[in-house]
Amino acid sequence: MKQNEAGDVIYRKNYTAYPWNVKHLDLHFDIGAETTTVHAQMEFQQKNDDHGPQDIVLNGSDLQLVSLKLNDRILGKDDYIVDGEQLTIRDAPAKSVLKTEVLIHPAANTALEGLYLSGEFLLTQCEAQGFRKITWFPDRPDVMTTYRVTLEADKSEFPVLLSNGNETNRGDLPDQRHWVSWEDPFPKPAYLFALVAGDLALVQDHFTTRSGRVVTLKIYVEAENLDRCEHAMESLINAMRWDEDRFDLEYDLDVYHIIATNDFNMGAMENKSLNIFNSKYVLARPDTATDVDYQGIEGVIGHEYFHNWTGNRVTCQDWFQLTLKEGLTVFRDEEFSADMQSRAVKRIQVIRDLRIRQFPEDDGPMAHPIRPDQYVEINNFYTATVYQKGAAIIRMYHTLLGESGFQKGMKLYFARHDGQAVSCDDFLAAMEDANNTSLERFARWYSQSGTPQVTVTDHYDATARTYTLTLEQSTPRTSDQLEKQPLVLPFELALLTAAGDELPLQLEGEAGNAATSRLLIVEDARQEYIFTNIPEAPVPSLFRDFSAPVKIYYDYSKQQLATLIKHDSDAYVRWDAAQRMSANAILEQCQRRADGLVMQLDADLVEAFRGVLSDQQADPALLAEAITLPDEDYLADQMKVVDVDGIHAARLFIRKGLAVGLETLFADHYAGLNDGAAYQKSALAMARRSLKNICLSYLLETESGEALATSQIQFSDNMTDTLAAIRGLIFIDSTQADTALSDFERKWIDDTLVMDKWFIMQAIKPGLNTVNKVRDLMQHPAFSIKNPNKVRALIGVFAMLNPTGFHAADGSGYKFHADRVIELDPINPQIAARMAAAFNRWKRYDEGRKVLMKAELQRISSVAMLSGDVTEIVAKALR
Ligand code: 0A1
Ligand code: ZN
Repeated sequence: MKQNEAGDVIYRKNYTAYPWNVKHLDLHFDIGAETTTVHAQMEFQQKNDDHGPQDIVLNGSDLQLVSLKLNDRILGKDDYIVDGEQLTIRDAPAKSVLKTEVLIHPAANTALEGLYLSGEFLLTQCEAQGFRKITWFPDRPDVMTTYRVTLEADKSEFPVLLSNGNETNRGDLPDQRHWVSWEDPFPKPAYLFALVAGDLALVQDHFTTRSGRVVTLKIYVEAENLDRCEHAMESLINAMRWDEDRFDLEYDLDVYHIIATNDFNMGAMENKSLNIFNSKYVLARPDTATDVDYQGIEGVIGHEYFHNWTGNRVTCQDWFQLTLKEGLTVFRDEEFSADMQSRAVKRIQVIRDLRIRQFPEDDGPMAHPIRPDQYVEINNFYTATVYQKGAAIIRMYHTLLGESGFQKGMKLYFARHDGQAVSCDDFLAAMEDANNTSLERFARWYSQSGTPQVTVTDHYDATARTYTLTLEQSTPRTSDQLEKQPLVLPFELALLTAAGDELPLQLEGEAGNAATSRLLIVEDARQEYIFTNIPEAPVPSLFRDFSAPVKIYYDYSKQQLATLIKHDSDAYVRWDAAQRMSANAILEQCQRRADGLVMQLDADLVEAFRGVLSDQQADPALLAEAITLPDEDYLADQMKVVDVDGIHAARLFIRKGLAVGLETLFADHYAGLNDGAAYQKSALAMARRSLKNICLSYLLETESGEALATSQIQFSDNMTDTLAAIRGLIFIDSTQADTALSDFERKWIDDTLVMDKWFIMQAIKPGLNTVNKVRDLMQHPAFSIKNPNKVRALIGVFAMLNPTGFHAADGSGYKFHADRVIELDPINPQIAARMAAAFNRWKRYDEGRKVLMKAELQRISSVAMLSGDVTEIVAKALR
């Protein structure tokens, strides 16, 4: 039974320290897939010695208790109380040794939390509260202790036995059995515990740290995947070197393990020295993984590695502080990727992701500050807000303090808190103290939810040669918070002449400041800047590099956008200007369509795109970003009431218009980029593929596209090109699409990761028939509702990335999806809750759709025994 089954709300303000230190934990596992026996021995010592006998409270879930001993006395039913997930031992002496024995059942564990079976091997997932499914323990991050773990199992079934830290001993036992023991010298919270047992193959390398420690790097995978580990290993080595170079942080043990599993609820997990990864973020070969997959692997390998300091050495006091480790670690992995690839392209991808995923969260029923004040189910708070907005807020510290000030803060943070479980306040204090500054106002970013809106207005005075820029910020009320305050916004600004030159920025009353790009700090609700010696009405280049995570409103003319697209030296501003121009054009046509008028192509947009495409100097990856039209979701976000079909039709119309108007340019680019050269992994080769494939997607709107795509499939030596071409054919409903899909299926039928792509391609196809296709595909032998990657690929993609399918006006998409949530809930509540969130924004649609979605939400909420996970999401959506 879940502690929060009753829907109990847990409040941040109620935090109290655990009254005991756990000096050490000894674990012994007798491993079996059906039943595993867990013996635990823990040494408790009261924090406050003169307290006298005191209760010990432990957490456990789905455990079959065999025995409980306190100081070698067997406890009877009267010596302890079990209430839901809590076990209380009454009046334990100040020094107490507790021994427990429990049975658990990994093969029956479909929630993939605790100890579970994946294929033929066993593994664990303990964050956030999975350790309680393994044994009774104070399962909270502020209880840290050292672990000694012995694993015992059948030798042929489970030849590999791994846990955290260093292997200390091993031996054979009668009946073809063996044992291995592990010791982790670093005290850690239970959520970082891990074990793996099974028959896994190994790829090994090493890394020598700056101070000379030789670290053995081991990637364990199922044998057939041995030839897909090279990129992950290279990424790991790059991450280790990068963290030394940029953050002065070294690895602290002699071994680092990565295990790849096909059955995982999330991306990966940073267990101390024993990372467990969704195989999607480890396995890659050019013919099985796309460039986006390669970049994802690099980023996630980096992310988990960087957690060793930001998360493991210094961890969270309680789960409300999750962003302390996640926001900071995402910031670090973003910087790593930026340093490895193209900084500008990475930045644009991060910004797009924040806008598409996090801004809507702020605007929906799950709105919460990066440090939430309350939750029902912590697993529902591994959100874009905690992760991506959290990282954006860390980035603002970096912008305000500069690289060296930020690093000074990091140094102090580690000096003060290494080995501790701390709070976001501690991080902020380290940044303040190291830089001798106050961040009191900045701290509001931790407690206030919602996306600030900044309205910018300006006035040019030709006689006085002054330019006045006024910023007004306000944050709309959110579902969790009515009152909002102004926030500190780093505001990076430049002013461009019509010819595209940057002007020196001198504020009124200032003595000669010649900088042409400046960081201003906005603190108040309304702030005015007067610039002097401005020779002409300038084009403002606002929030360069997206210096604050806000929505920016400024009434740009087409002319001004064209200037920015053409000349701005800031890649984000250039990209954003192109996005604005495209979004305006699409939304305008959407309106015309709604008004019953014929849609018209905007000639200025065609000319702007022509300019972009004609730039011979441009980085191909940036060019690809610039000509990618805004996503339907982003466009939907700009409308009061979402017009699903209108957006889709208008976006298609514009795409087609651009394709026809600029066909020669697209074709020239395509021909130049489609040079027949063999696959390469370099950043440049990836950039060229991305531009080539976006050009192909436009060409598919013209006569020539189908033949190009078909031949691209035929000659492709990599998954990026293959997939882009097949997706393109599916999208235009080409007769070639079915052949391409069945060839693909035949080739990859036994490859679970590649088959995910096959499901995705079909689930994402716009239109009303897709729901039936998706339903049929659930019967495909490669599909399993128990596998989260499959659920995400087919069901998740349909609900979240296929607006015209999911939002079919007859409600068929909604009904199908609600049925899936209900089906998934008893199997895997975490995944069911993620899926249920597809309904979160139901209030933004027209009456008809609102009624239909609400009814499905009510149907889900009325299911008996619904998990706490789904209950929280659905209840909030209905409120
Ligand atoms: N800490 C991991 C994310 C993670 C969270 C929960 C999990 O299981 C419920 C698994 C992984 C990270 O940030 O990578
Ligand atoms: Zn993380």
